Amino acid sequence: MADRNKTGTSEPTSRGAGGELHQTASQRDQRTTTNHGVPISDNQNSLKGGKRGPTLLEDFVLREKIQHFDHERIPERIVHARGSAAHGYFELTESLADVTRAKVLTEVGARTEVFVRFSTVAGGAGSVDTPRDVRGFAVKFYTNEGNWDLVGNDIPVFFIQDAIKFPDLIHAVKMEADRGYPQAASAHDTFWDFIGLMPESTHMIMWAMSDRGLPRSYRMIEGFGVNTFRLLDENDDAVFVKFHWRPKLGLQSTCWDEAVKIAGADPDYHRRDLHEAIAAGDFPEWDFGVQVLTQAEADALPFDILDATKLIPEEMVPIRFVGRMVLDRNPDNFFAETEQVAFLPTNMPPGIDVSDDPLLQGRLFSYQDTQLSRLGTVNFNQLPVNQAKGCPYQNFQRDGQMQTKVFTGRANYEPNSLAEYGEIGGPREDPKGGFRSFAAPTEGSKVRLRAETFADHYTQARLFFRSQTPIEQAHLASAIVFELSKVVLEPVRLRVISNLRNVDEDLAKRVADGLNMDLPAASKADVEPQAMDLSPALRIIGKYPPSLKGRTVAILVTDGADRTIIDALRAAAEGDGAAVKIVAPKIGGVVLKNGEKVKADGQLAGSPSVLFDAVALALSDAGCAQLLNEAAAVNFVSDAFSHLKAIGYSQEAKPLLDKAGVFADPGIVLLDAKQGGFAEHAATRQWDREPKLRMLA
Ligand code: HDE
Repeated sequence: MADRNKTGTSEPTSRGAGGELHQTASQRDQRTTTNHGVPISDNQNSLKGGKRGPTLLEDFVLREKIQHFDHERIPERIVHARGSAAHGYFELTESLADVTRAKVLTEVGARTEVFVRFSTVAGGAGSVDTPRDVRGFAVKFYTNEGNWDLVGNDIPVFFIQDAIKFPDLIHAVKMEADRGYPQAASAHDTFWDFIGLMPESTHMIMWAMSDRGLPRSYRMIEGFGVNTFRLLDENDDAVFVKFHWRPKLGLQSTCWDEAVKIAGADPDYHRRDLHEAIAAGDFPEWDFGVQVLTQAEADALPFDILDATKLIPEEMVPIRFVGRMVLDRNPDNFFAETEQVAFLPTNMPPGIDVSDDPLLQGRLFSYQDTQLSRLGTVNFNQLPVNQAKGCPYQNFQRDGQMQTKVFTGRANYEPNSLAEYGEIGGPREDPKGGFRSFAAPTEGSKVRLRAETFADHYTQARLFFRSQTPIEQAHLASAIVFELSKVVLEPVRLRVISNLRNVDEDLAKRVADGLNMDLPAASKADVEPQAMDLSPALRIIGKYPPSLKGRTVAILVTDGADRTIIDALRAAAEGDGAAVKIVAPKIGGVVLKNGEKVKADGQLAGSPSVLFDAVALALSDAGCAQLLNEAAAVNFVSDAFSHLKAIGYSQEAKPLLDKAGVFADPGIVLLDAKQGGFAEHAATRQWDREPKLRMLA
């Protein structure tokens, strides 16, 4: 018989506090049974009337197995369907007791268990990891005062201001309704039609078209709560707050051409990267920060903090870093955890509260609602990954589909006096310690209006664009050109460019040139964009650490390669925190010059250079001569070059560099005894190379 846990559910396998597996008697016994525990004698053959006769309806073993299989799938998330997750912990390093009574933000040193799910937004559950898209960054904190779900994105603003436009936005970006494509791509008519007609989306478009839309790894994205929340202190006095996550590995992106090729070479690129890093003990980590401001400070800002298309530049309100999060354990089961996890922005412990942001207000309804169609029952909170773990949960909500609790006693209503007569009375409300909403004054007529403080759609779009470095601006402009080139309806392209003229004339002109179209008149802006001080914090360049930590370097080897070069490279790369992979023409490996056999981690054709952050070529003369006739080898080098990666090479590999069209620059490093500083160059992209090999807008 299966063990019973505290909630009375049968739980054949569970984890102890230290993560050790508890196995039940039946598991030790290892017998296959039906779902109702009947041991199965034959799991290979169905029950037939005669050796070659028909299968019998009586075969409940077969029927149960097939029927369960038939119902294995549940509806995928309407957005953020494709995701990858991990367990970990949050540790508070500085108390926020001056502004909140939420214990998770006041008990310094305390560790709170978390489950984090990263995701793309537009694609289905089986789509690829590297399209241009926003990334979801959803954190479930299992606090001692109930779950806190900080359901954020890797971009701090959003496309729309009011929740009522969300279904339109998502319909527009997903596969077009009649044709069912494109999958996981915003480069199509309906998306840009909606965007052109919704100038409020312009700021978000700047972010999505920047290299932020193409992250190198989930371990290297920032996270933002996006909406403005409140923190409440012991007296229920409130401040506004914006939440931030900053990756310890720095912020890093791929090149567009690289992202496209990764999609073919490894559709699970980000999922694999996260899983493998954690499995190898290389735990990703983020700093946690808050921007806190009072009502008066908020009122003094030149934009409305209830408008989710605006950010608060950190040069205006600095981020206070008060904690860190470490992801140190992979899920045991993708479906039970990553798929069934249900995030709710309404999950907040006492001391945290919402603001009147109309986008957030809509979200407060949507997530609970969507779980009902996705997970099928109001009891989805009882699934292990969703259960409050830091504290009990108890109330008088009862029954419903898939109820796993076996309640005792008669008390299923409140008030009741049963405890006075020796029976179980059940839980009671806690006026002092319980969740209280901020007593925000609410007055006014019921209206369906957009506040005039939401009307400026271009100031911050301009701020973002102008704050970028020239190469980042060129990528952004090129991305819009790429996307609009996939748009068939010409008026849709023109409308977008008309809006861009309000952001920056130069940007609009570059996009029009890139499409070979005449510059249309500027659209009429409701509010003329205002000047703001530039915000270097909005760049990616500069947030890329001078280290190979968390990166992967590939060494392409052939028979006859020199062991000393491989060893020195390995030492330099690993010494700087990188993982090293040996790539060879055949998976069985190669025989080095000294006669030693080296196994390969990847076969050349299946391990293109897009999968690595930098590459090195340790070839012999004969090996190089062979590779000159191998397209995969030439592409390996030419792709690494055009994706602005460092390439280290042994002297013998020079003909391959030449064939791949590589020209000298500081990132092309001859592997001499000192490795020519290869690791140092490998830690960054060779930005200066790009204008020499790509026509950017
Ligand atoms: Fe979501 N969003 N969203 N969203 N969202 C969902 O909930 C919704 C928005 C975000 O890994 C859904 O459980 C509305 C902003 C993440 O499981 C759904 C609006 C931000 C995830 C939903 C928004 C997000 C979701 C679909 C506009 C950044 C994935 C499945 C008012 C702060 C969570 C689900 C996971 C998922 C609704 C806008 C983040 C349908 C109505 C802004 C990270 O409920």
